Amino acid sequence: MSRRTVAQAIVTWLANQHVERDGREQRFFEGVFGIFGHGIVAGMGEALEAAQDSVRYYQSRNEQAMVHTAAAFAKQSRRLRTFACTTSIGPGATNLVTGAANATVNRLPVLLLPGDRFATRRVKPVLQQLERPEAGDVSVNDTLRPVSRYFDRIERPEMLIDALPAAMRVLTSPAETGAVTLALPQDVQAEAFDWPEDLLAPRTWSIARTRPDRDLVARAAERIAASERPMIVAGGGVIYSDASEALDAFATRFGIPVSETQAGKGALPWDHAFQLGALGSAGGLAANAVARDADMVIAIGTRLSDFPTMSWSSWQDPGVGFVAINVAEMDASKASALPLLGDARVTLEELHAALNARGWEGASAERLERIEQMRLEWNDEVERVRHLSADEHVSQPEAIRLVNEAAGDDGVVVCAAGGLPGDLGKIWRATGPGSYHMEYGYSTMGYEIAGGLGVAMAAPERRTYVMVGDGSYLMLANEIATACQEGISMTIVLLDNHGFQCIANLSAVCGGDNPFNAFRVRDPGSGTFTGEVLPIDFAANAASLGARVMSADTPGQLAAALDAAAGMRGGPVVIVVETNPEPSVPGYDSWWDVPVAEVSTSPRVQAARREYEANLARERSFV
Ligand SMILES: Cc1ncc(C[n+]2csc(CCOP(=O)(O)OP(=O)(O)O)c2C)c(N)n1
Ligand SMILES: [Mg+2]
Repeated sequence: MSRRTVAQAIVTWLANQHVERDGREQRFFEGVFGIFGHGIVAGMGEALEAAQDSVRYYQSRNEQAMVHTAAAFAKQSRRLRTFACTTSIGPGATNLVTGAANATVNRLPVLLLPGDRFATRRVKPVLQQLERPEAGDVSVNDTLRPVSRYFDRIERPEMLIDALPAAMRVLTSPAETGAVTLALPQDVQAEAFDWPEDLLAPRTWSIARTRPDRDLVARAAERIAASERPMIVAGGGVIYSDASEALDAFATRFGIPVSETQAGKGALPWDHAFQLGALGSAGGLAANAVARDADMVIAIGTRLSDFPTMSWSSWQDPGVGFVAINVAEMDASKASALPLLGDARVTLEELHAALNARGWEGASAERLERIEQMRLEWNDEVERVRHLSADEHVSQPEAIRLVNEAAGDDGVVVCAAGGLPGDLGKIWRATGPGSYHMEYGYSTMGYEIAGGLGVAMAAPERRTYVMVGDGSYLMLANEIATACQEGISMTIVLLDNHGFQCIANLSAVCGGDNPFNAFRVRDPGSGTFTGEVLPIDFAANAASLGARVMSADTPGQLAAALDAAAGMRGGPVVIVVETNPEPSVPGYDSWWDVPVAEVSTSPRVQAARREYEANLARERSFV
């Protein structure tokens, strides 16, 4: 039948999109997440019901959460698969905004199909329509424009003929990918049209391994060979491109130390001979020391955001230069880098060959010895910190070690916001690509459990360990119910420290002295949150959503709970851990540019400002 409604055409098209890279082909859309309302129930809902054999429908509790699940699924699948997410109009659509921004910041493909108000405007305002007196062509879905890499509103059926391939081109482009939104007015979804056969026929999109400009590779090789203290920053692009082997060969052959970003962690295993670990504001001893006096930075597949660059103060050598390997021009040209615009794997291979052709031997014996010394010192420090225990309850570093030990070689840790990302970046021992899943591009509280669901769906052969703070949990935990519905196994470790603890710490660094981040009852005496700890029963909350729940108050109990959880299949397990903020993972000569008040009557703020200004002097501008 070539005559189909717009919604039926979209669903048929979804089933027929495939991608291919390195000769391996797979279906691109695993299925469709959706929450129905009048804006899509009769359009997309009817089409999905009729196509249940070819496109699986998944329920969710919250539109933001389903985008996180889709994005996490895509990230764990190296961007070669994803989900579509469909929503009703109005609040269902605007709930997508945070998820879309998250996907776009992290360069992860997700297809959003929100319903929209009538295209014909026959009925106006329809329930949940926001009317604007000055513009007839605007709807709340326009809030998705700045957070989408491609946006279109399908106001006539034939617009799909242009929009569907355009959407797929962006979704499968390593350089451009992110959230793609096709807004679907509710009347148009139900309209029938005679579609061209080609549009709905099976199609395979090749994901290119773009090769960089030959002359620029030669120039990059010349600069690298002339440098004395080169280093590598490995970002998420290394993992998406499957470039770990190429990176291993390159770093090992030329003796170049590798530092990692949150997205790049795991590109090389923690015990690799040239792995120096986390760099920047949440960086460790070795990577931060190597960066400080590096004269050449080879930045691979990284956006060079403020965390790895320590707000652009990581590199202090006056003559430091950058070579950036990236599929995106915007990233390849940051810091006046010599831009090698290309896929991480093939570009590294070409650079490797060019350096060999020049006869470059790489690091001197003396430098190799120094790198090895720094690496060992850092690994000893990590070992020390992982064993810091609290006087009562469990310390966060200890909890991380215990989860890391439980996860073993095959587990995947998932996290996004709070104090955990910085600590995990420093002391989690990642065993290889895909073992460490940190959303630290948008650092969205609430990503953890929804994202963990996507990771567990993408990698059922590995066990997923979600690490989540009490604040993040309270923001968005309801996908526990979806995990129960789908029988998806994962271990969720909830660290309860009674507040937005990392922000309390940050506030203190900026001279603050308030309880704004404590989960405590308002005390009538002080007028603020200095009363009793909020009586939140996380275990009961998780159990009420269907999870199997355990509580742990000591390291021994946590180890035992993790052990018991590992054998529990067919649904999520939540382990609630009471943690103590002290002792914590220390900082390693690092800072983060968070501007402190220039004038204040508080002596603490004044002192923090002086320190801030001293640190600001380290910040550099590489233009
Ligand atoms: C949606 C969202 N709102 C606000 C923030 C800012 N923020 C970052 S971490 C944090 C506190 C997180 O609390 P919790 O999950 O308990 O972790 P903890 O800081 O205690 O480790 C906040 C409010 C954010 N990252 N995301
Ligand atoms: Mg907390």
